[in-house]
Amino acid sequence: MKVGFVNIFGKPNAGKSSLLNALMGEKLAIVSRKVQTTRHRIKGILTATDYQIIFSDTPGIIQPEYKLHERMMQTVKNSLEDADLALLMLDIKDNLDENDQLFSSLKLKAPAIVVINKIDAAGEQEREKAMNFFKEKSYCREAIGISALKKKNIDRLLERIIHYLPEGDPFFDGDDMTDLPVKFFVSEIIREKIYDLYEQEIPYHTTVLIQEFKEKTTLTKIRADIIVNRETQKGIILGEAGKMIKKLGTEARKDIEAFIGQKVFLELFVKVKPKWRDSEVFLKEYGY
Ligand SMILES: Nc1nc2c(ncn2[C@@H]2O[C@H](COP(=O)(O)OP(=O)(O)OP(=O)(O)O)[C@@H](O)[C@H]2O)c(=O)[nH]1
Ligand SMILES: [Mg+2]
Repeated sequence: MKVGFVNIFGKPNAGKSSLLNALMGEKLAIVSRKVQTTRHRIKGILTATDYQIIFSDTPGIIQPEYKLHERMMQTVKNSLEDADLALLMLDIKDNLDENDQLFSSLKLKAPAIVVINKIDAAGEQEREKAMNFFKEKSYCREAIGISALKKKNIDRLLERIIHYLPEGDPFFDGDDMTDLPVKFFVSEIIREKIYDLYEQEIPYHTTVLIQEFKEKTTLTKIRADIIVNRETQKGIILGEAGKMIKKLGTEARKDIEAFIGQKVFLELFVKVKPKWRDSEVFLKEYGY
């Protein structure tokens, strides 16, 4: 059996989480048009008769500006170390040289496939150019153009991934799709809606903490705290007469219900924790 850890790296917004979801055929990782959406390492375990691949989606690589960022980059570092194969991913519309510099700077020990994403948004010539550019790089075993969004070339990528994996015994039960608890995904779904609904800086000042998760026979009761940095941000999250948080609650609830397959009663509270992004204590409490 072919078994291994396949970790996805790249700049924010390259489409790493979209790729994890496309490879898994299931939405595990949240996606948004804004940068810096993913903050944790998210494992997706794909098991078939002749392979088990443990994919990891990781946060987009950035220059840290506060402690939360540092934690996110530590997550990337850890993932660099245990990869059997790295997928180095970029948006085809992004600067090729910048991505090359980033990929070189990772000093990967594992073999790597360069994954050129969003080919649905580019022409044939642009694709050729990007493929040829990366093919010659020393860290690149091969380059492949895909569209994570339109699920183009995903099967071909999977085939190539399996090619590079070592033989071994499976690490996980065939039924396991991830090693993260349901509560984690629930908080992520709420965070995704915050990225969708609120403009500018708000999502970056926010985290979500599940305070209660009670499964009853006919419904699951969930109470979550939305943590922000400042009182003004609390006002924005709530919106005029609480309109915005109501909308957030409705949209999150629908997705949570689809995810856990049961009716949900969702209660949201907003709490102000000044400078939580730079506090060891808060970061630990919030799972970072
Ligand atoms: N046109 C197009 N858009 C895509 C494709 N893949 C992803 N996107 C979009 O690109 C944006 C970012 O996607 P994500 O999957 O969240 O990117 P990411 O690399 O995980 O971003 P971070 O978590 O911030 O590092 C979203 O709006 C996606 O819908 C693609 O193949 N084509
Ligand atoms: Mg992501």
